[in-house]
Amino acid sequence: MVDKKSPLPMYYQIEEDIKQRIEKEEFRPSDMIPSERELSETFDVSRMTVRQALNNLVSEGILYREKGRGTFVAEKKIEQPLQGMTSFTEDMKARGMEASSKLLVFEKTTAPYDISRKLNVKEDADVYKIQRIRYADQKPMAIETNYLSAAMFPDLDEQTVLGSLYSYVEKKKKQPIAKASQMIEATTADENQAALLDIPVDAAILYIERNSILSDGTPFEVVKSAYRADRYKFISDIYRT
Ligand code: 16G
Repeated sequence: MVDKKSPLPMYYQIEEDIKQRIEKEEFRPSDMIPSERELSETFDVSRMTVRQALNNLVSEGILYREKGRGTFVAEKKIEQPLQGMTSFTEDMKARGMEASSKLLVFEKTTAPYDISRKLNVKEDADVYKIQRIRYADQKPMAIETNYLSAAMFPDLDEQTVLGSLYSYVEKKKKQPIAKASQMIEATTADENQAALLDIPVDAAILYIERNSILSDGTPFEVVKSAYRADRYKFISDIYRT
């Protein structure tokens, strides 16, 4: 219920009420929530106020709309810990989901300047550029563009990258992966990303760059990825030392 005397805006109170009902599992993923008209009657507020609350919940990825049908509860976001360096395939397996990929680009090309520096190869050295859409249970989660030194992985092929790249590096090439430095930035989806990820143009995206290092200190991949912000949240434990 909303408290009309509260200094908190009405739309905000409605958002909190709906979030709590989702938390308590009164509303479950893919349930249709009551219509704007019903909600405005329940909360005794204008439809404009209800619409504002619903719009905010839609842009947060908590609800989604289907044209002509109504507003529904979205799946819970995937919580990705920032500690621990895992692969997409491992992450999905740990959640009981099936990882798959669609290969958009697999080519040998000359390293762009920033990539050559991060991979510690000559500026005109050959690198593989691999672009994959990564799916969890057939639903698109991210677009990943990996760059790897061609001299380091001469036998890399399309079939291999349709599976797990990390498993190829560690199991087939017997090169233990040690660490990575990673950057996460907020952006929005352009037309191409939106089409590939099945989200609206300008929807929120988490842009991530990863530079990964083998246990002997050699950098072996640079990855630029766009993750759906409505499906992912990154979490970490922090310590006050
Ligand atoms: C993760 C990594 C990506 C890595 C991939 C390997 C992030 C942001 N990205 O998606 O850098 O290349 O795993 O996955 O975590 P694979 O072994 O399944 O190919």
